[in-house]
Amino acid sequence: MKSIVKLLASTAVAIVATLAVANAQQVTLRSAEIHPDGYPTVEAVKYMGELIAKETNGRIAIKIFPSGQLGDEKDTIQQTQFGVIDMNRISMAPLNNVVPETRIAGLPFLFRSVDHMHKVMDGPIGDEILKAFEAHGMVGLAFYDSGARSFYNSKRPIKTLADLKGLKLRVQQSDLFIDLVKAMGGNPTPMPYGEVYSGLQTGVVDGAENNWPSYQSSHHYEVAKYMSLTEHTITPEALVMSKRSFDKLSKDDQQVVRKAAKASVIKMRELWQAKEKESEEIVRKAGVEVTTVDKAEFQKAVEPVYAKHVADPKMKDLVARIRAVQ
Ligand code: BDP
Repeated sequence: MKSIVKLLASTAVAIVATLAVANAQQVTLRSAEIHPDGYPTVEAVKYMGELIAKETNGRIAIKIFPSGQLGDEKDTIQQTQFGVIDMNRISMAPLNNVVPETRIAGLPFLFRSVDHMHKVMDGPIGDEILKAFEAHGMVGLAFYDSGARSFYNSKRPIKTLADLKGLKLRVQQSDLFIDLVKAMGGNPTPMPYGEVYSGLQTGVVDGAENNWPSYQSSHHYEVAKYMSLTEHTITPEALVMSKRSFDKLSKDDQQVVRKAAKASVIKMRELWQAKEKESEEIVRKAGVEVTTVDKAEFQKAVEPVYAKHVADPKMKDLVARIRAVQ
């Protein structure tokens, strides 16, 4: 009897010890996200998590906190740098003041098309920009699609540059975007994404700018029904990891994470294309008035943005190489 008790006791000790080891190796990466569950970026990161779980037999998992649960994008960037947040899917705009190279993503009319943007960001220039994150406490993993951004507002249809004049327009927390709206004659108001709906509703701002899926999923179209297809920037999204969290992983696990991030880009592009169409249909059906513009006039107006933000040799060279990509 005594020996059975002893045996059971030692087995229990062994099980507890095994669990402790398993627990010690178990990593859950907390990932920040401003969009709600179901949005393409959220689904793509979920997919990345599935790939990682499979590769590591469930040892590494991703837990996404959607709908801005961990704070607005500007705050989550800081927390990612400190390692409080392990992963972040963010727009490139709020990164502009932190990682200067990300400004290329916001430079107006730089990318000629989504196809051009893909060619640049999928190639060596994209890798160079991902690498630039490391000097700022982050590891750039991949870029996600985000279509083109256009202006919408609650006051009037924008058909010409003159129509935009004087409008109070929400911009992301980026000096580049502030300068962009100023150059077009609008009054830029930097504001976190989560505050834009009430800002539009109460008249704190007259309008904002974004792509179809964000315009729709944020319900901004309900309070700003004039959409003008300025398509002034094609700004991809960034998927990053905190360098502190990344450095804690083994070299093999780091590779697993990098590979899964790249694989999720393909998934994201499929989801994005479908969502863009769906969102455009929803808002058009809801009675949004969509206008087009002569882009040349807008392009001319933003020349001062280039004069200011593409001033140093590094940025000049980057922009020239991007333009040369066919
Ligand atoms: C959306 C981006 C999101 C930004 C948002 C914004 O996907 O990351 O937070 O724009 O305008 O297109 O703030």
